[in-house]
Amino acid sequence: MKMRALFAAVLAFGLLSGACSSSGSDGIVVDDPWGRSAPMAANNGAFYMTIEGSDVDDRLVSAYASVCGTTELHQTIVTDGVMKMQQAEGGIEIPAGGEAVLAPGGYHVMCIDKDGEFKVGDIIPLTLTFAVAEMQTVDAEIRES
Ligand SMILES: [Cu+2]
Repeated sequence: MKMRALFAAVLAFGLLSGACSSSGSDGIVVDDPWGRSAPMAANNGAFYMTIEGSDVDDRLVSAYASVCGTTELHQTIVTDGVMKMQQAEGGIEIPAGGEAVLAPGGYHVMCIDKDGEFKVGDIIPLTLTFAVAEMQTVDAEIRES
């Protein structure tokens, strides 16, 4: 009985580790995409996420959401104590084996001329285009800003 349990455990472990090595490191993984809640009257919204790199250097080059008139990749910079946003020239680097962090106060996807209110709990599909990896559509959840 004990022997069989051990055998089953070894088998399960073998299957698990097999699954791990085959799912590999060849793709880009987008973690925790979310957007900031914004009322109807606000023109703009913003989306954030962490993008885990693949085994080659890559870049996020554009993003698209049907509820945004225009979508830009921005970075927040502080010049002479004043915080402002500018377009991330050439996109957002995603180093091989590293990650790109899009977070409040840093890089973000800017949604300009948004259509309607972004309410807490809404799910907004966001399509991300990379320089190397295939395009991905992720569901961004709207959260308290
Ligand atoms: Cu911005």
